[in-house]
Order: sequence, then structure tokens, then C-alpha cells
Amino acid sequence: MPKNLVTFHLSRLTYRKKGNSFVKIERIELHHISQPLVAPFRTSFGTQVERPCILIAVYSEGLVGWGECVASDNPGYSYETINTAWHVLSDFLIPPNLEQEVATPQDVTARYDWVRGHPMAKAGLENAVWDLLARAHGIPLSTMLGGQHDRVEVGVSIGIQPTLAEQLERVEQFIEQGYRRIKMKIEPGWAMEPLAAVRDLYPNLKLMADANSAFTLDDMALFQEMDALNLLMIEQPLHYDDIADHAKLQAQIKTPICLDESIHSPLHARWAIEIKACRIINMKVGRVGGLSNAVAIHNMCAKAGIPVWCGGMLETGIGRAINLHLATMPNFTLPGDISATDRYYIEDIAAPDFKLNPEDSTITIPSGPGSGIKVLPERMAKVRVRHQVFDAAS
Ligand code: OSB
Ligand code: MG
Repeated sequence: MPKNLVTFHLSRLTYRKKGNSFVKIERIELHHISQPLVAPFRTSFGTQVERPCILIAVYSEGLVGWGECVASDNPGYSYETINTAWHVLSDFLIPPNLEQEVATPQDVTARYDWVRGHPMAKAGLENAVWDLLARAHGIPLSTMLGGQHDRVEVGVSIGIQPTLAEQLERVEQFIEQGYRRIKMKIEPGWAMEPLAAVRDLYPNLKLMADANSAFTLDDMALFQEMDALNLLMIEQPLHYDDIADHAKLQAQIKTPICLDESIHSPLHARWAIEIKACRIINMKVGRVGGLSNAVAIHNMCAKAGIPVWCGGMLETGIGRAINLHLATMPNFTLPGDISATDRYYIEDIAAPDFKLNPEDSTITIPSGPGSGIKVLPERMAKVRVRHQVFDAAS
């Protein structure tokens, strides 16, 4: 695959409406929304009952591209929050891009390259620009990314339940719906017993655990015990910023370690691969700062023989559609945390709703230009907390 795959594709395309190969950003809007989840989602770092996010709309000549910033209202998963992202977007990322011409997403990221950190804020804006460019060229986002499938394999991530009986009930319910890969959240005191109980009932299930950083190297014996469960992988067992200790753990257990929280950029991915800190990487486009970095990490992992899969952040239809397009790239060889809309929300701000294809545990990529989804303004108005318009006049 050519290194500059993205530029390679775009340099041969012209913007359908104008015959240009660039668009000019006229206006950017931020929408802070918050939607109730169908069920509380409990992890080792907290419980969510509502899912807030910032939706980013980038306008050019009657077209609009949509991105989603997946920061939450508290810094439990990462240091970013809705408020830090709003600040960084409105004061540093958006202003240098207003009224500017954009031929590739890198034209936008280059204008804020100097900003350290804040990957979720950056991803929200960059991904909206990818969507806008793909719509302008009249091609699906997956084509722009070099993707190869029209459906991708998915699983479901189940939060920590109040009792073992309820945990088993949840697992059964999702398997009945057609999900063939189950991820269980674990924490100290909720690990071996629930995992072993599920493994006993489903000896051939693709089963994995996500610790969200809740353990230390002192728990080595527990992880060695887990080797008997034939798990697909253990996600982020140790500290959220650690790479080095994960290499020590991986050397002493058979189950593949998958890193989530500690991979923020292609540089972190290279460090993890070089010291053998993991055998798998969870790709979250928000956590790595946008689709350009996601493509770079994907290509690096493909070369190193490290499979990737698409993680989730309980996205709305906007973020979920982008995840689906991303997961069509060839080294996404494990099922993603991209579940059907009804697993998250009663009604969503975008259409169409995503449904599981139960015959093969897949979700079909939306067709049409860009991410292929349409935002529903009436639904958005119902759940909106804050709104701001950025244009030449503001
Ligand atoms: O660690 O993968 C995680 C949700 C929010 C924050 C962190 C994580 C998750 C999930 C949910 O596991 C995945 C999904 O969107 O279905
Ligand atoms: Mg995780």
C-alpha cells in the first residue's frame, strides 16, 4: 500500500460540483449534545447513564461534513472533557482553518500541528473534513481510506453488571441477537469468576476482557490463571499511560494483550510494537487524533503483523458511521466494538439506524458519499445543550 495512500487518491479526484480539487471552509458549527443510554454502562473507571459529545459540522457551498468529538463530561477515560475540547476547538483548531482552501485532510491538521495533546478535539474536526471532502468528490469515506468491504464484523462490549446472574443474562441476550464476539468489562474482584462462568456456558465463543487499566503487575498470577480461559485478548490491563509494564506482563502470559488507553499516536504504537507490549491494538480514531493517524497506525501495524480492530466510545450515528468506514481497511481483522444503534440509544440524531446482520455478526457500511449518514435536525434540537457558529463574521 503506498505510504501516501490518501493524497494518492485525492490528487486524482476533482470536486464534482466545481471541477476543483479543493473546497473552501465557509463555516464551522459546534453542537454539544447529550443522549440517554438505553442501559447504564459501567466500567472500572465509572458508570455512564447519558452520553454527551460534541458534533462538529464543516460547511462549504451547500455541503456539510460531520465529525464527532468523543470526549466525555468527565476525565475518567482520558484527560479530555467536553469543556476542554470545546476550548481547544474554538480557540486553537477552528480559527486558522476558517475561509481556508482544503484539498486533503492534512491541509487542516497542518494548521494546528503545533498543538500538543487533545487528540479527541482534533479528531472531531479532522474527521468532519474527511467527510466533507468525500461528499464533495461524491465517493464513500471507505473508498477514500482504501477500504475493501461493504460490511464489517462486530461484537458487543458489556458493562460490569450488579450480579453474576445479570451478567450471564446480558451475554445470553446479545448472543441471541446474533453477536458472535463478546467483550466483558473487568476490575479487581470482578474478573476470573464472571469470565469463567461465561466460558463454561460458551466454550467456543469469541470472548475477551477489558480492564480499563484497573490492575498492576502485582496481579500477574491472576492473568496467568486467565490463560486457561482461551480469551481472544485482554484489553489494557495495566496503567492508562503505561507501555513498558505491559511488555513485562505480555512476556509472562499466553493471552494476547491489546492496548487501548495508552496508544495516542503513531509514535506510541511504534514504541509498543518495538518492545512487544501488545500483540493487538484497539484503534479508536478519537484517541489517536483523527483518521490520518488511524491510517498511519493501521499501516504500521499491518507491516509489523499486529492486527487491529475498531474500538468504540458509545458514539452517535455520526461517529459510528466513521468507525464502520475505517474498519473496512484490510488490517482490521478482528471484530470491532461497533454495535447496532439500539444497543446504545432509543432514538439517535442521525439516520439510518445501524442494524446487526445476525447471520454473520456484521454491520453494513452506509452507502452514498462521505460517511453516508444524514443528521436529523429535530432530534438534534431535542438533545442539544450548547451551540456555536464560527464564520468570518464571528
Ligand atoms: O474501553 O473500550 C473502552 C466505552 C467508553 C469508554 C471506553 C471504552 C468503551 C467501550 C464501549 O468499551 C464500546 C462501544 O462503543 O460499544
Ligand atoms: Mg477499552
